[in-house]
Parts: sequence; structure tokens; C-alpha cells
Amino acid sequence: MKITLLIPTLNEIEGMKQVMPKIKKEWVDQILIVDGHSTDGTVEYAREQGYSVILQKNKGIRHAYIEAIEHIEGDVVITFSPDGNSIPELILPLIEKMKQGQDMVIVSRYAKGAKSYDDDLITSFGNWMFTSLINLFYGAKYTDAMVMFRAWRKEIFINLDLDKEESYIMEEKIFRTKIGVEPLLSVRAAKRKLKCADIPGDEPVRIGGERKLQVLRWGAAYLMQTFKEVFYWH
Ligand SMILES: Nc1nc2c(ncn2[C@@H]2O[C@H](COP(=O)(O)OP(=O)(O)OP(=O)(O)O)[C@@H](O)[C@H]2O)c(=O)[nH]1
Ligand SMILES: [Mg+2]
Repeated sequence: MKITLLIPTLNEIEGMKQVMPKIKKEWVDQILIVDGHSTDGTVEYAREQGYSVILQKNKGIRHAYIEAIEHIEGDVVITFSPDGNSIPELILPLIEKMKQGQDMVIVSRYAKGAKSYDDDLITSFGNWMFTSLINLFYGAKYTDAMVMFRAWRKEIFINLDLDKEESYIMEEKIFRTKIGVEPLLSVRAAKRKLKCADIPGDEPVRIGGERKLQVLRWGAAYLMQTFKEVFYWH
């Protein structure tokens, strides 16, 4: 099983400098950084350290994933946030769990024994609400349907049509934003009854930089998406 660590960056120089040295290159087969045109030296730092970096063409975090797909050499992709929210030491147990034959393993902030130190009242409520709705509508048993830090078989991204514009375009047009892939990945994996598991993993606070998540706009778009999927895409 070949593993690719996929790291999206947009002005994360401080996080990158603290977090990347904690990732041992031998843990995975490929480390790929997808940058959204950082202006704070993130790309220069990453290239100096010898990492492969691609620059995304279209704006928005989901395009970072979609455009990365053709560069991914692994059978399994681990998405990792270098802003301090993802704990590097959990990469190995995450891979171990994937090796038990899962399609997706989520590093859950809300599984027993884990905690988010980055949540505020709104994000903690939002994450709980979306996870509960997705479990209720789609018969899933997620404890954290929203987090970026997770591993999945590359194949499922394509099989679930997550690389297609039409999977997101309606809610993005209505709420005039570009959303992430995690909620839809969780929803469609449940619809297809893929094998999903989680491991507990704390979410430490963000290191430097700025949050790009647009809490209310994305919340609204994700809410529409979560309901829409009941009728759309089978
Ligand atoms: N390539 C790329 N990376 C992005 C984009 N938006 C966010 N990122 C990166 O994705 C990672 C997670 O983004 P965050 O802004 O922290 O979003 P979040 O984790 O939901 O929000 P926080 O509550 O601040 O942690 C960070 O490394 C960001 O720099 C984008 O449009 N393109
Ligand atoms: Mg973050």
C-alpha cells in the first residue's frame, strides 16, 4: 500500500516551519504540497526543504485536492493541515488503521479520548450538528464528519465523483463561495456504505496565519449540500 501525504497550504509559513520538521519522510511514500498562491514564503520554504510543491490553478480549497489527484502516486491519500491543527505523530497510527482494510479513516476530534483545542462555540456546535445530521440521514456512525485530517483510498475520491464540478456547484453559486470536500466525502462514503473507521486525535490550536474557513457561508452551503444529497446522486 503506497501512501501520499497531501498538504494544502495558503499562507501557512509559521505552521509549516514548526510542523513539517516533525514529519519523518520515511513514514510515507510521497509528500505533496498544494499551494493556493501563498505570498508569505510558504512555497519558497517548502521547496528549500526539498518538498514537491504544486500551485493550484483554480481558487478554493477543494480545487487544491482536485488538482492534486493526478499527481498522487499513492493508493492511499492522507490529508493533513500544516497549521498546527493536525498532530504529525498520528500519521503512523492512521496508516495502521487504514491497513486493516478501511476505505477511509478519520482522525476524530470528538471520539472518546480526543478534544479540539481550536474550536470555538460556533465551530464546535457546527461540527456536532453536521456529524449528527449526516449520521441521521445517511445511517453513518461518524464521530467527526468534518475534519480535514483523514486517510482515504484514492479510488474513492473518483468513484464518489468528488472531482466533478457538478457535485458542488449549486450550493457554491447560491452562497457565492468555494467549499471544502470533507462533508461530501463523509456523506457519499456513507451512501455507498464504504468501510469507515476513526481514531481519536486532539486538534491543537492553530499556529500563526489566518483561518480561511468562512464559518457562516460554508455552514450554509454545507447545510444545503447535506439536505440536497438525500435526493441527489446515488
Ligand atoms: N492550497 C490551498 N490551501 C488552502 C486553501 N484554503 C485553506 N488552505 C489550507 O488548508 C489548511 C486548513 O485550512 P484552515 O484555514 O485552517 O481551515 P480550517 O482548519 O477549517 O480552519 P481553522 O479553524 O482555522 O483551523 C491550511 O493549511 C490552509 O492554509 C486554499 O484555497 N488552497
Ligand atoms: Mg485549521
